[in-house]
Amino acid sequence: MSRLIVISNRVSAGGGAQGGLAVALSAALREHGGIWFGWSGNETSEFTGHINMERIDGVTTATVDLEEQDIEEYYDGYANRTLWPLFHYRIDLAEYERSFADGYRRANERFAETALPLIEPDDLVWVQDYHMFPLGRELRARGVENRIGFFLHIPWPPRRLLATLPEARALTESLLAYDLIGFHTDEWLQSFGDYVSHELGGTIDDDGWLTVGERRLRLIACPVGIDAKEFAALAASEKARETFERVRVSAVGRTLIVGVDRLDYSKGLEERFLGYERFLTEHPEERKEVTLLQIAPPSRGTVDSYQRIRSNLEGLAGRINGAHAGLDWVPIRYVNQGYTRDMLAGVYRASKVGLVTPLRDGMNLVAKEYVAAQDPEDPGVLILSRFAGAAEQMPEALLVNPHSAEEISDALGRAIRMPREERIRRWRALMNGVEEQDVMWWSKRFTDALQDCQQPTCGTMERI
Ligand code: ADQ
Repeated sequence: MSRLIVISNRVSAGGGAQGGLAVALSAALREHGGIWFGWSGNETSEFTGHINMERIDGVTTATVDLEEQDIEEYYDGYANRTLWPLFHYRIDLAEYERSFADGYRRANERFAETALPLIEPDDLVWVQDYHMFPLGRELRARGVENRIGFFLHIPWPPRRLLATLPEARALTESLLAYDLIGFHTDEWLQSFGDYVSHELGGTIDDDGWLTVGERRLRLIACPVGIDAKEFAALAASEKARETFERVRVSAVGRTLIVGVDRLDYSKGLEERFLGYERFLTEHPEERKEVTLLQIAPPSRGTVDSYQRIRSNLEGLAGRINGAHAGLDWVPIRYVNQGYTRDMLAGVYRASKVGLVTPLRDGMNLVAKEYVAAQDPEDPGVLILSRFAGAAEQMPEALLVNPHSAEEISDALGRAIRMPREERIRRWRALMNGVEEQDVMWWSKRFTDALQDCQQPTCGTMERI
């Protein structure tokens, strides 16, 4: 088996309160051996390219510090203010600045230069996500002939939205340097194919082979999963049981509805609160029988749109609680904190409804974690946005349009009243999918496909 070099913006091997992506990549690296390379998260006054190697929980990591200007232009700028909103269909929030695009190119050149000595001839190189679109091309420009794959964790936007980005064409062309590009769903893959065929004259065959001029590379839909066994075991752990009891006792017999999301405008939190408020208004008999526990740790706090969503949500939760709360009941408990994974598992298990309603999401791992943490004898109900990538694999959830307060309200009513047999039937089908297409399945499918790709023939590519 070839060694794996994973390259991503942040490196977070090890246990604790990690995101789903970190868990996925640590598992793949433990199996293959190799190195996880990326930004340390630290700032330095001048970029030196010094690599800090560590061994964390069976995974070798190599990290590099970035200069303040790189962090501002590449990370806060192009990645978080330009690409993230655009790729989540929010051109109203996307900021197009040449300095951001320049910083993005510079940081990717620096990553390529620094990672170069770590790559050995037989290694598979697996680049992750929208921070690093041009990295493959930068590695090729430095003579790397290894198989290089790229996986996109967020949606690929429709062609006409992408066209608003000044660097759209060059950015997409830079992706042709990879041998394999993975998307979570057919929908994102088709959006990419649509752009490439209309703007770059590419053709795609039935097996996903894309040809553009001299270049041939493969596109696959490969949905990421969770470590389902590990998560089910976490749900049975002492810490999860303790948390389950605490949360259950605090609900004093009420039905708990849970939302767990990074505080991000793509997650549809305002729309979710409005849907829940509608439910309270339309179902007065259920009032005081339910509580919404929304856990949303702040992220990307230096970006204005994130500060705005935080204060909007605080205002909305305050207004809804002010209008509906009684002496012994508040409708929304809104918590801005991160929790360890075993505690989260306990929270999911104590909640009879999992409310996962992003406006747009590449996949969404919370939906899968919620399912994996349930009690098989008495499982809760998953309400899932039809605009999350996860909806393609999870048709047995109650699928809703997250923009519609009425649909969220109806689904809440249905979930709360759902008979146990139906809950078990739906959960079993969901759990089978979560177990079968887990994170090991995902990484194996991607790395097998990458291994099968022919060695690249590198052409010259326009630079962004
Ligand atoms: P994210 O946008 O971060 O990931 P998601 O897939 O839901 O979204 O993963 C979030 C992770 O963070 C989950 O594992 C969750 O448990 C964890 N988390 C959330 N709130 C937490 C809290 N309060 N405490 C501790 N942990 C918390 C991006 C894409 C997704 C895609 C993933 C993986 O946006 O669409 O599913 O990458 O590809």
